[in-house]
Amino acid sequence: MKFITIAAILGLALSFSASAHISLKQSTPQNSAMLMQSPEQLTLTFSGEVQLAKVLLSDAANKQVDFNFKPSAKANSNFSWPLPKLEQGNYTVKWIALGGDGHKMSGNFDFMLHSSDAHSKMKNMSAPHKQHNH
Ligand SMILES: [Cu+2]
Repeated sequence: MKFITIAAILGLALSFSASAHISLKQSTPQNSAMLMQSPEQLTLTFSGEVQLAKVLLSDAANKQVDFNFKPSAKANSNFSWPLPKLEQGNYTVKWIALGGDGHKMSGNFDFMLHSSDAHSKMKNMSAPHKQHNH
């Protein structure tokens, strides 16, 4: 009796935390990444299965890059799309996803693309560069 109660409480706690704490675990490019060449793929990895409702890739002028995103019909934890060749600049990825319980979550991250040439000419490292230790 005691065992069953503890197991039930544990089970409840586990399932609750699993649905409540799904988050973006990893992405390519990574958040704050600084790239020397256009990334070939956009990859999102979540800590649990989600259905992606929206993923927007936009440049610094807020212009969207079309990469053939389609909302996911099936829940998954790993998503990936080939990207067109990107120009130098700053990019933001915004995503909206639904967890298994219909819980809506969203987030965003940034990355920067610049040429090795521009990089070597950079005298004053801007704040985003400092974060990358170079
Ligand atoms: Cu740099």
